[in-house]
Amino acid sequence: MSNTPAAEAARRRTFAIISHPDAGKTTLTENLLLAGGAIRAAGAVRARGENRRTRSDWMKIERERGISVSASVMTFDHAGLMFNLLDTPGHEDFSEDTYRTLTAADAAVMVLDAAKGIEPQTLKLFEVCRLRDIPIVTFINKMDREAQDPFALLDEIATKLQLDPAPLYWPAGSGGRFKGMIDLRGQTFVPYNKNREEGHDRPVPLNGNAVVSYLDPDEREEAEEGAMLVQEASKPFDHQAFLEGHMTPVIFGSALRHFGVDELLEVLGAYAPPPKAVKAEKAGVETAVAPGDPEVSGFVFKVQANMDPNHRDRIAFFRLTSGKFTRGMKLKSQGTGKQMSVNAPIMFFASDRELAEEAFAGDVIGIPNHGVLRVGDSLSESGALRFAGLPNFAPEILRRVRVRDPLKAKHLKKALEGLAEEGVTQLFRPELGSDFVVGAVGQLQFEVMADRLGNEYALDVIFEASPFAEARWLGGTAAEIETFRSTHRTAMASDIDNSPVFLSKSAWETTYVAERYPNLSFQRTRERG
Ligand SMILES: Nc1nc2c(ncn2[C@@H]2O[C@H](COP(=O)(O)OP(=O)(O)OP(=O)(O)O)[C@@H](O)[C@H]2O)c(=O)[nH]1
Ligand SMILES: [Mg+2]
Repeated sequence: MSNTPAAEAARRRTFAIISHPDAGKTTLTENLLLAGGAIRAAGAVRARGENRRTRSDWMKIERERGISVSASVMTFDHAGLMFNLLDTPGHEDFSEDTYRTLTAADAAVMVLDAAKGIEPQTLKLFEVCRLRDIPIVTFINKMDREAQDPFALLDEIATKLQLDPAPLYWPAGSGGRFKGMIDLRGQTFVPYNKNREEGHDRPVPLNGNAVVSYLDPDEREEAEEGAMLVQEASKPFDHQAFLEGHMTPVIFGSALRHFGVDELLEVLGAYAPPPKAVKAEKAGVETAVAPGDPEVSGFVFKVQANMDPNHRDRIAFFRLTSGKFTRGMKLKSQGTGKQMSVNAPIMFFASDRELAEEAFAGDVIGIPNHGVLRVGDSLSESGALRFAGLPNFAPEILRRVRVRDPLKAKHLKKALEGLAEEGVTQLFRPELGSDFVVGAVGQLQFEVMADRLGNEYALDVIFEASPFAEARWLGGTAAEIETFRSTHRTAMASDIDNSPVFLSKSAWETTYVAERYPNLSFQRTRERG
C-alpha cells in the first residue's frame, strides 16, 4: 500500500507563501526550512559579508537588493510528510510569476506585517487564491516590533477579505513588550525570548506556576482576557470551512526570531490539504486527473534560465498532478506531441539540488531542457492530457535595448532569447532595423533584466525609450496576415517563436488599425498550444 501514487500524494503538502513586498516571506521560508530540519541555521535576507544568505533568494540581484524577483521551490521531508514550499516575490512587477506559481500550490500562507495589516498586494494575491479555492493560513509576522492591536488585525481579515479568521494563538504584547502567545487549543503559553541566541523555551501550561516567570500579573491578565474575548468573538476553527476557503487559521509570530514557525509548520502538516484532482482536457473532453491515477502527468508553471550560469541551462518547473514519476521516464507534450526522456530531473532540496529518482503528485521537479518547454505546457505519458492555461500578462511597457559594445550584438540576441524563454518578459524583433524591443509589465523588470544580462551574460546593456507603445499578436489566416504585413512593414515584428506582432505607436493607433482590419485579431497576449 505504501509508495502507491495515492498514498505518496496524500503525504504531500505543497504550499505557496504570499504577501505584499517585505512582509517576510523569504525570511519565513528560511525559518520553515529550519523548523523542518532541512537546514541547520537560518540565513538572512540582508546578510552582509560572511553572513549566511537565504536559500530561496539565490539570484545575485535578489541578494544584492534584498527583494525576491523570482519564485523558488524548496522541498523538505518532515514528520512523515513531504513539504513543497513555494516562496514568491511580493512586488507587483513580478506578479505574473507569483500568479503562475499559485497554480502549482494546494494551499497558501498569507504573511501579514503586524504593523501594517492587509496591504494592497496582499489583497490582490488573496483574490487569486479565492478564485482558485486555495485554502489560506495566516501568519501575522514581525510581532517583535510594535504591532497593531490584534483585534483590529483580525477584523481587517474579516472585512477586507470576507474570510473568517480563526486564531489558534493569541499574542501577549508586541515589540519590546512581546512575551509570547497563548495556544488557544492547548491552553498553554508559548514563551518568546528576545535573545536570539538562546532560543525560545518550550510551551508551559497556562494555569501552572511556570508561566509566572514569563508574564507578570498584569501582562498575564491582559493576555488571558484577550484570549477569552477573541474566542467568544470568533468562530472556532473548522477544518472543512478552511478547506473550502471560508476560514483562515491565524498564527502570530516573528519569522526573523524564529518564533511561531514550528507552530505554523505543525498547522500546515495537520490541516493543509494534500493534492486534489485537477481538471484537464483529454481529446477535447473535460476530465479530472486524480493524484492516484497511474499515468504520470503535470504542467510547467515556470521556466528559469541560467540557474547554473556556467551551463546556460533552462529549467522548467514541472508540477506533477498524477502517477509515480521515475527518472528516465518518457513524457510527451500535449502541444507539440514531442516526446522527451526526462533523464536529469532536479529536486530542489534546501541545501542542494539533487537528481529526482522519483516524484509524485504535489511534487515540483525541475526539468532541464533547451528551450523546448514553455510555461503552460502539459506533459504526460500519453501526451493526451491538457491542463488549463496559465495567466499571461500583456506587456505594458516597451523598451528598445542596445548593448554598449557593438561587437557583442550577436551575443545580445542569444541572451535576450534565453531570458524571453522564461515567458515573463517578451522579446520582439522588428522586421526593419536592428534593435530589439523588449516588453515587460513593470519598470523593475527592466532593471532585473539589465542586471541579469550583466551577471549571467557579461553584457552591458541600456534600455531606451522605444518608438512603440503597444504590442499586439496578430491572429487571422496566413494570407490576411501577409497582406497586412506588406503594408505595415515598419510596424511589424516577430516574437521568439516567430509569431507575427504588430507594434503600434499609441493606443489610438492600435484601435484605428484594428478597426480597419476587422478580419484580423489584435491580441494583447499570446496564447500557446
Ligand atoms: N523585525 C522583524 N523583521 C523581519 C521579520 N521577518 C522579516 N523581517 C525583515 O523584513 C525584511 C523583508 O523580509 P523578506 O523576508 O525579504 O520579505 P519578503 O516578503 O520575502 O519580501 P519580497 O520577496 O521582496 O516581497 C528583511 O529585512 C527581514 O529581515 C520579523 O519577524 N521581524
Ligand atoms: Mg522574498
